[in-house]
Amino acid sequence: MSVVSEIFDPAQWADAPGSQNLTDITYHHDTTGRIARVAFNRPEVRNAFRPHTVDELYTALEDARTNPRIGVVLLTGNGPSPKDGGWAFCSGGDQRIRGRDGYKYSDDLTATGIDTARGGRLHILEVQRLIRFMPKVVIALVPGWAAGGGHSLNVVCDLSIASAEHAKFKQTDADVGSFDAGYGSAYFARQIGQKNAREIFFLAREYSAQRAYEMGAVNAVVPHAELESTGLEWAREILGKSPTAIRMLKYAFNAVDDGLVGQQIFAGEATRLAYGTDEAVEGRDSFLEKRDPDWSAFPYHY
Ligand code: S0N
Repeated sequence: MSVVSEIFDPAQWADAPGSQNLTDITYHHDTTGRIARVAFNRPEVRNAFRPHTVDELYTALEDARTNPRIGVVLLTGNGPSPKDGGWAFCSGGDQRIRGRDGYKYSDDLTATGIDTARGGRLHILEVQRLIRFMPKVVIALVPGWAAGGGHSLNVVCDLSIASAEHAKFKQTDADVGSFDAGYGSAYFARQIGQKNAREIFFLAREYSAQRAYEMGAVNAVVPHAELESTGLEWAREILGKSPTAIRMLKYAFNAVDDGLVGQQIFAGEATRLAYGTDEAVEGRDSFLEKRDPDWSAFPYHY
C-alpha cells in the first residue's frame, strides 16, 4: 500500500476496487470495508479540481453511496505539496481552465475549443448534491486550505474536522468572479449565521480552524498528525449506530432546507420503511389476489 499523504496510515486502508487508474483523487476502503476515504490528489495546486477531478470524485462517491457495506465516507485532501510543503483540503475550481461559460470539459490546457455537449458544465454541484443526498455520513477532514469551491464542499459535508496547525478557510468566490449561490452560501448562512456568512463572502478574508470552530463551520479542531485517526475514530463510532436511524436523521436535518426535494427524499425512505410492514404486504397481496384488502389487523394508532 503506497503512502498517498503524510498523515495517511497505510495499515488502515486498502485500494478500493477499480481505483488503481485514478489520477486526480485517491480512493480507499478501510480494512473492514465499511469506511471509504476519498481524497483530492493534486497537492501541487492546493488540490484544485479540474473537470476530470470532478468526474473521478463523482464516480468514487457514487461507488461509496451504492456499496451496502460502506457506512461512512471521509473526504479529504492529500498532501503536502511537493513544491512548497503547503497543505490543502481543496482550493476549488482550477482557475487555469475556467472558460467564459464555465469549465472547459477538456483538461488540455492548450485546447482552444469547448466541447459543446459538455462545455460550461459546473458538475461540482452534482458532487455537492451527491454528498448532501447520500444516506450515509460524509465527514470532511480538512488538512489545509478550504477555499472557493473547496470551501463549499466543506459546507455540504455532514461533519468536519480540521487540522489545528494547517487548516485555513477562505471564500474567494467574489475575488475571482465566481459565486456559489446555493449550499455554499445560503446553506452556509444557516450553519454559521447571516452576518458571519456575509462577512466571509463579502470580505473574502482568511480565517483559522479555531475561528471556524467558534462559528460552527467545523465540529472539531485536532492536531494535524491526528486528523485522519480522529476521522476514523468518529466513523467507527457512527458505524455503531443504527443505519436506518442515521439515514432518517440525515434526511430530517436536510429536509427543512431542501424544499420538496428534501420532502421527497425523506418520504421515499418512509415509504421504504412502510413496505416492510404487514399492512403494506396486505395491500400488495390483495391487488395480486384480485380481492378487497383486509385492513382489520391494522389499527389507527394514536
Ligand atoms: C488556496 C489559496 C488561498 C492558497 O494560498 P497559498 O498557500 O499562498 O498558495 P498559492 O501559492 O496561492 O498556491 C500554490 C499553487 O497552487 C496553485 N493554485 C492554488 N489554487 C488554485 C486554483 N484554484 N486553481 C489553479 N491553481 C491553483 C497556485 O497558482 C500555485 O501554483 P504555482 O506554484 O504554480 O504558482 C490560494 O491558492 C487561492 O486563493 N487559490 C484560488 C482559490 C480560488 O479562487 N478558487 C476558485 C473559486 N471558485 C470556484 O471554485 C468555482 C468553482 C465552483 O466550485 C463552483 C461552481 C459553480 C458554482 C459554485 C461553485 C463554488 O464556488 O462552489
